Amino acid sequence: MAIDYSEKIPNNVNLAGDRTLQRALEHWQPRFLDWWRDMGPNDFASSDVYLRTAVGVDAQGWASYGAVKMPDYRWGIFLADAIPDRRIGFGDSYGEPAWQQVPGEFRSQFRRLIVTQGDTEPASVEQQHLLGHTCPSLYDLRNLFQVNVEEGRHLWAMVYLLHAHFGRDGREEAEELLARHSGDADKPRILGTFNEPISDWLSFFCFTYFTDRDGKFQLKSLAESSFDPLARTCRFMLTEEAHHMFVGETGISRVIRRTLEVMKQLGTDDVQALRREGVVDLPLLQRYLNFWFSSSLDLFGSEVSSNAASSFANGIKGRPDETTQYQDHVCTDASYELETPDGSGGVKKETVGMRNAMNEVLREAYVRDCEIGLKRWNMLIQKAGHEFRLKLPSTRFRRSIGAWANVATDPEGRIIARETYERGLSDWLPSPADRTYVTSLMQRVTTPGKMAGWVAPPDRGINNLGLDYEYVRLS
Ligand code: BYC
Ligand code: FE
Ligand code: FE
Repeated sequence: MAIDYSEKIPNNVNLAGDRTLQRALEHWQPRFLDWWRDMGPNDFASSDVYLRTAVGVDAQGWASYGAVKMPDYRWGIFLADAIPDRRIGFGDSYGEPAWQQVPGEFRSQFRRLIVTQGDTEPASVEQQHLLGHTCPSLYDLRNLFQVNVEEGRHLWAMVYLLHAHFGRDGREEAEELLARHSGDADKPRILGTFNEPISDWLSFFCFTYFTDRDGKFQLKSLAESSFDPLARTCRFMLTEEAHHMFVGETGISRVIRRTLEVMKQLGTDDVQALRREGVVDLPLLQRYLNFWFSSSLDLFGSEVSSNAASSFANGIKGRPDETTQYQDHVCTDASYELETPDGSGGVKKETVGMRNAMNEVLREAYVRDCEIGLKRWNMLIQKAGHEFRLKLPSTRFRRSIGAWANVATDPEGRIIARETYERGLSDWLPSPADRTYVTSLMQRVTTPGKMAGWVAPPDRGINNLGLDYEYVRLS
């Protein structure tokens, strides 16, 4: 179905055919806009931003590009095309027809997951709300805003499901999604990472690389859901998600390229010398990677989880690429082996039912995906003739959720004394001095085509436009 942009809320779900739902969402719309004005990139409300907007859900040509003032962005509700006769792909109801409505017995479980997913979207906009002031280029500024408006649309995607399928409870949850705020002492966002400040662009690139990638994996597993409207919503969200991770991967690549350039000019990798030149030394980048990777690992939940088992059993949340990547879609007999701390400084092997290990299965797939970027970045470093290599810390390192929560380990995953850990953290995570230094680099650059000194230009502009295109017309 084509998207109708003449409506107040652009959509391809035939909103006009359900007046009650339409009215309820039109009632929520001004609340969303108020939230955007208060918590979003509000200081740029009158700037023209070269944004893409979804105009269809076909793989080809789903987006159009043009200058838009962000408050006028057409946030809409789009489901990917239905798959005719879609069947449930996993769990106890494997092979039965997919559901168009939420079965009563799974209602609260679905609601909880949709609310958790929905909560992350506005949270990220809140986290990034001041970054525009320190943009390294207009190209980057535009990418930030593109990510922001699309996270706003992802909130719409979840709010649509809450309104359409969860009655009064759903409408109340939709209000709460605008009432919790990132980092708020009284009403924080639900998941840990979404309460961490993102106050510099190095954090933004790490967040879009590591945390948006959690989004990719969670959306992929929700795209397998038996509840067809949820599956279709998530499938379309994934189309947008690719760009967010692109921003992270290329952002970090550009930081590295710039640093390597200066290392070559100076003929040294001396940290102080590099900092005098205003670039990000590689050990500093490693500490940022350690921080955001370990925080994002917690987003997968506990290694052994009865929540995850029942989500899988009930057909609520599958594994990414469930159909193509796995043979056994029921997993009642399969088991999974994992290593957990034994409580006295050692590690023990544990065998658990596969269904209970679904969070860990997902986390493993995520870690493999994270490795791809590291390989590319290390290739750049190697080609420049340096020994230094970036690496992902162990999944045991600095965890707050799951079997390894509050177990003191080093980045290699060896269990160490608590005080060694506390002391080590200043080498393993960004120190206050690191953060002060990174903050000092964050000087805004707004001349078209110009880049801040700590980041190399990207390989190409957006949508075949030149790098010196005025991607944001500030006013
Ligand atoms: N922080 O059995 P457990 C994205 C809670 S990112 C705080 O271990 P479960 C995006 C958990 O809620 C994708 N609390 O875990 C990215 C539970 O609490 P309750 C977001 C946490 O339930 C960038 C308790 O611990 N989508 O889209 O199997 C920009 C024990 O739970 C954390 C989703 O997350 C944490 N890190 O799995 C914008 C998908 N981890 O209920 C957007 C939906 C766990 O006992 N959510 N807890 O009070 C889920 O699938 C699951 O809720 C989780 C947790 C995977 C998050
Ligand atoms: Fe999102
Ligand atoms: Fe995203």
